[in-house]
Amino acid sequence: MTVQVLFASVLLSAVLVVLARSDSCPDDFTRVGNKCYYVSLEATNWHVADRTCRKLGADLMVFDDAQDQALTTAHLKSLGLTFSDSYRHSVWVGINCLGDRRHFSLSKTGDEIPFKNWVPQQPDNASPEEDCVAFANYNRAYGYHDIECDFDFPFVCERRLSCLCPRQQLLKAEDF
Ligand SMILES: [Ca+2]
Repeated sequence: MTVQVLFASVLLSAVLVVLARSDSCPDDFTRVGNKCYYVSLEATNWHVADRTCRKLGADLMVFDDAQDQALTTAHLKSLGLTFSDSYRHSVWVGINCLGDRRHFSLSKTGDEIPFKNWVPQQPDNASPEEDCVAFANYNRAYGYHDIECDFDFPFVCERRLSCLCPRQQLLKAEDF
């Protein structure tokens, strides 16, 4: 009996340790919703942003849905990003059409964009080398727009939490 109780305690401790580890974000990352974010306010081109995220074991962010976008936008505003109505106040995201001209997909996998929230009149390939995608408050809406990859913008890297965290632990939009 004692051995069984001991075994159960050890097993429970191990589970708790695993949960505690998977529930937290790495240094330099901040938890927002069910993701860990690293925000660089230093502007770079898309390729440097993408490479920087990979070096951190992360990827350029992509929104899952409208709630993810709202939570993340609130977090970015709290860090000082203004998102005034202009493409000039963009952040890079993990979407481009470099592998397939004019068909935008996730840069990491080539998969379809989960939440296609383009701002009005975008993508328009106005330049006409607008092969990368950024997020902005642009054309009177928050969403994605296509733009040349060599523009310099701040960027956001994301890592996913892998745990089944209780819903009440997740940050809500009103927390910001
Ligand atoms: Ca455009």
